Amino acid sequence: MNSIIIKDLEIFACHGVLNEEKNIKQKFLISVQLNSDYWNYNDDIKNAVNYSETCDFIVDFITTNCFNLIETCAEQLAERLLQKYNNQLTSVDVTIKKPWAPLNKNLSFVAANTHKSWNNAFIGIGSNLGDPHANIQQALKLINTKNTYVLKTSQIYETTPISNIPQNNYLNCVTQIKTLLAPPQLMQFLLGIEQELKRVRTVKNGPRTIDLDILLFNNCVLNTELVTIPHPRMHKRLFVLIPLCELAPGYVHPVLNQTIYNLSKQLQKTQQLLKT
Ligand code: PH2
Ligand code: MG
Ligand code: MG
Repeated sequence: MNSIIIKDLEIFACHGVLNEEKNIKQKFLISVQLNSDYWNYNDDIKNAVNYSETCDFIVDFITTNCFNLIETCAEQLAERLLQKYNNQLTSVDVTIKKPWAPLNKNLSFVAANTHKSWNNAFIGIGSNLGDPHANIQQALKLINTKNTYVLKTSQIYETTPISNIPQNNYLNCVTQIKTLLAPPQLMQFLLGIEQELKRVRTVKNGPRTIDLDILLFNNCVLNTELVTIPHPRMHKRLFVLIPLCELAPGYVHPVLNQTIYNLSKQLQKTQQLLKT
């Protein structure tokens, strides 16, 4: 890992809960560590994060915003830095010190600290209504935003529906993304795209214009009402495992402790992708 460090950049601004803090500027000291896995700078500033530009960016962010909490300020600055340098940075650390916090106490500062990184996730995509090809392309376009980038997408496979309801064959693929969203936010984001593509939910496993499922998210194991990670049925479905195997054959399923390659090979003994 490579890092650029900016330490205690002094900026006068208005962040705080108290009225006086919102109206009278006070001193903030901003420290950031910008972490990168990228080693091919070639001694060229164009390939690197320019620390002078970064300082200007931080000053602008800190002086044009006004947050109640220094932790909000730290988190949002971290996100904005990752968005701005999305090609160069894998993670950032941000510390915001408030040395003059109106406390009537003798201390050197109060501070908020945060670490933020791009999350790695795999999304399963399926469609068998309308124009499935166009639906998948449209979904991929809508996923690509400043918070979520499509990195790599598998081939598109025609697959037999796994369902009790007779319906057309599916087109399925898997896409690898990097995202700043946490799993529940990512799920809401994907549900919004499903709605935009006119998904109507009637019966379970019924035909659909688009289905977007979070398959894997970093190495997370998570079970909430809104989202279960890894996807609880992913290992039982070749229409997930075969495209996923193109992108991440060596990825170890965090619950089953087996590689995607092995899961796929095992399931191929009993399941076909497309029954002919
Ligand atoms: N999705 C389902 C149920 N069955 N079958 C195929 N072939 N492809 C799918 O994407 C699919 C399915 C529920 O999400
Ligand atoms: Mg599904
Ligand atoms: Mg779904």
